[in-house]
Amino acid sequence: MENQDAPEKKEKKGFFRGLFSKLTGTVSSETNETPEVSEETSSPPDDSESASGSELPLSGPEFEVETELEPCVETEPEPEPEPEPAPEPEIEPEQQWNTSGTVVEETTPKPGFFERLKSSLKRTKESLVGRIDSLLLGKKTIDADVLEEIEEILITSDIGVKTTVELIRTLEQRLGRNELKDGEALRGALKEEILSRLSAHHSQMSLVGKKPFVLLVIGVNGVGKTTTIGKLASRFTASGNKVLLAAADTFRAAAAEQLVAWGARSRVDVIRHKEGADPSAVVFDACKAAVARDVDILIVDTAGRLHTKVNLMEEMKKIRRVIDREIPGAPHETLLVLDAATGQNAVSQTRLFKEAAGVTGLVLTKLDGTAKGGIVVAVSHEFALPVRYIGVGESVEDLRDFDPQEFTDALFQP
Ligand SMILES: Nc1nc2c(ncn2[C@@H]2O[C@H](COP(=O)(O)OP(=O)(O)OP(=O)(O)O)[C@@H](O)[C@H]2O)c(=O)[nH]1
Ligand SMILES: [Mg+2]
Repeated sequence: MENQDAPEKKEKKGFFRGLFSKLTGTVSSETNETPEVSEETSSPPDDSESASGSELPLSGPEFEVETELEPCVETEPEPEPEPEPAPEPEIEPEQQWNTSGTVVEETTPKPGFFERLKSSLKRTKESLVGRIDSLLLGKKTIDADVLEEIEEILITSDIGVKTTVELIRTLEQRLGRNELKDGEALRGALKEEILSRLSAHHSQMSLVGKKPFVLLVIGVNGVGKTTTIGKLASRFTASGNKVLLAAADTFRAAAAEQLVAWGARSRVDVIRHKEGADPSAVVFDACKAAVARDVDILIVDTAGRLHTKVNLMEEMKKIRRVIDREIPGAPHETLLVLDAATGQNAVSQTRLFKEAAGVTGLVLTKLDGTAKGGIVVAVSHEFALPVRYIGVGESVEDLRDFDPQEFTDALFQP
């Protein structure tokens, strides 16, 4: 399935109303258990073992944390210095607990973190808020004509027809109640309304009480699934979780290699089979391995393209069935990855996958460098789905937890 679906037709004006965590790079030492791969597997057990055993062992001497050895040189004993009183350990004000019960690094945003988000969303901000600001400049009063122009700006900024109609209706009511006296009041009201819609469906993924937590990642080709998985693997590992990846995209030759390369960065094991193998067999082995190795989080990468859309959806269903059979109740989260730069295509993709593949959360990637970031509001609101993460660049730290307040602030702050 291509992600080049014809963009949804823009409706005409008037119609609608009358219209982290810091990376540590360390890994806990674990025994290199061999997964109990069932004989039901359709491919040789070697497949998964080759990845876990020889290519990317999670543990073993080569991955032990290096410690500096004392030099073997005899030196004159120095007089013992007076021991300094040990400083009181600083207590971090904000600590979180992960699924393993260990403390996660502080989550207080680093200075400049918000500024980086703002600069990543620059083009969306220009398209949406920039145009609204230009429209309101010098407007003494707000009337129906101004709202009609706002409506057009919202639609052409990919906020989506349904959400735009609703927003404008609400603004009309506020205008009727004399709440929109000037441009600033209108701007404030619009920000509030967008924020309340984003917040209505917002929640973060909860890993508590599920072990292994199984995260299935789906979406059409090229949207950033594998990259997102790589970034997530880094984060989860850095916060003390044991992660395992499953390369269930067997359609494309380089897909597993790409996942293995991401896995290697955070020393995470990857279960893979040969190209063209049955993705469900990969998932089956991965579930077995996740349980046998006492993994905290299993992340499953899937193909974004098969010969037909129907094949793809059937495959997603089959993968889900296999996961659920091996780990009852799983997958615990099905993340649909959407490329924000495709604008309205993201809406049709969400519709398709939500119906067929049990999507529970969204990831909007490539928000850097696109003016179509309004799509975040459209997909979340129209499909009542939480946006879990946003991608604002290609590197590991560019995957961020989605925070509706931070997102709207970044768009509306001057
Ligand atoms: N600028 C930017 N690029 C991104 C982001 N996320 C992913 N990419 C890039 O998008 C391209 C495609 O990413 P992949 O992770 O391979 O996408 P995929 O969905 O796994 O693709 P298939 O395996 O073909 O289905 C890569 O070049 C990534 O570096 C992002 O947030 N911002
Ligand atoms: Mg991929």
